[in-house]
Amino acid sequence: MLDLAARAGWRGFGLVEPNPMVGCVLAREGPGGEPRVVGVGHHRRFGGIHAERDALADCAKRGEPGGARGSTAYVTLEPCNGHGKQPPCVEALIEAGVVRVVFAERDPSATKGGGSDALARTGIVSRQSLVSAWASRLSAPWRKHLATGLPWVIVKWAQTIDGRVATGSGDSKWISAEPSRRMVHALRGRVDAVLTGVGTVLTDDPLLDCRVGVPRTRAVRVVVDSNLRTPLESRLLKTVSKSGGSEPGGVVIACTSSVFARDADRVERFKRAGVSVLACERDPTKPCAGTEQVDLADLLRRMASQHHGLGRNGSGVQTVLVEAGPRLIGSLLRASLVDEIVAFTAPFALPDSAARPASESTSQQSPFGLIHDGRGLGTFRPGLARLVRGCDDMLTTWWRDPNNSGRTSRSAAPNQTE
Ligand code: AOF
Ligand code: ZN
Repeated sequence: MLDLAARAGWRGFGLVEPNPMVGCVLAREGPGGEPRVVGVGHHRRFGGIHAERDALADCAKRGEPGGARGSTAYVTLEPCNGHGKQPPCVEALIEAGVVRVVFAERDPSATKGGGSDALARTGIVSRQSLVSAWASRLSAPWRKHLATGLPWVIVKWAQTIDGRVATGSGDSKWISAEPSRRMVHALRGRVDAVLTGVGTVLTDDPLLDCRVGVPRTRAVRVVVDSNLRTPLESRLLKTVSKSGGSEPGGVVIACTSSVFARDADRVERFKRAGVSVLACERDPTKPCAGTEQVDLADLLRRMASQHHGLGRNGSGVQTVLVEAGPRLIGSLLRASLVDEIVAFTAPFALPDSAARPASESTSQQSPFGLIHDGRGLGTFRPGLARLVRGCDDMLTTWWRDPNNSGRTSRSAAPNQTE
């Protein structure tokens, strides 16, 4: 039931932010004791009615005898218990005669939290269940942003069966098929920001916007460009409106604060082109003389803060899609900054020793060293695996296992069938 609620809630992706995606299923026992769904709902748009009231409205529309009375509500987030743009869902559930509530994640917010206790005080049985990974995933970006001030980072790549993402010369356009690319465009039209590195800008000259289908939102496009090498004549910069980088669809270039100070002319030229330049801390783990790099955690933190006016209504970036080369992806992975991996696997191999893997290191450090000292690689739990409809590409998604960053042994893998 929570999986089903999650599936409903997922429809809000790109429409409800900066609020969480939420789904709700109302079910009741049928004559043979089997659960029977009597209403399904989700949060459809920012400021609109919540998933619980949407499900109750669905139940009424179905003409269920007795309405939702006596039913169980399965909600991906603890029902809210305070007034915001919407009245508390706890009240709606009580009024409708729901007798039991099962929710996936707690609402940690001061204004809306505490719904479970409020329900219990009126005799409604309410309990948390974490059986559905999808139900938890649904509100994960919102909860992470609230708790840490960092965005949810989704890294996407397209690889061959043998794990290559580009030929030795950097050619990568041919790996995934058209239907997979359509899915990537859909994703671009739902996240708050798309992030890439200057290397990708120099080799591919990408636009990073959603050009297939109708975008639900226009993500800000961010380039990690520590030394300000992005060409003014790149397609990215030619598609910027002059109103500034924090506008929907705008471009932000991230450099180190010392390059920002040193290269004032170039910064000024970017600004005149409508680009915002974000001065970030320098990565302390990288050598500084001439080759300093942006500290990625600091960049993400700046993107997520309200301070820079990025994200939905300037509320800070909550979701980032990374479409970048092996270096940037490797750095994000090593810094434990990746929450989710979306990998498309194409039905062929590329047995070429110069071909590049999805993630690589700029330093000489052996990955086994990283695994053994438990720093940063983290482990991922499988989200979904399926064929992409209309082609032979396989889509797999992986979520960071929050309890197991840097785990060394496969045998410690959590039970997937729980
Ligand atoms: C949602 N949709 O389905 C649920 C939410 O300003 P409001 O009244 O819309 O309240 C937003 C808060 O309500 C949100 O941050 C979260 O704490 C809680 N639950 N929010 O947008 C929903 N159930
Ligand atoms: Zn609510």
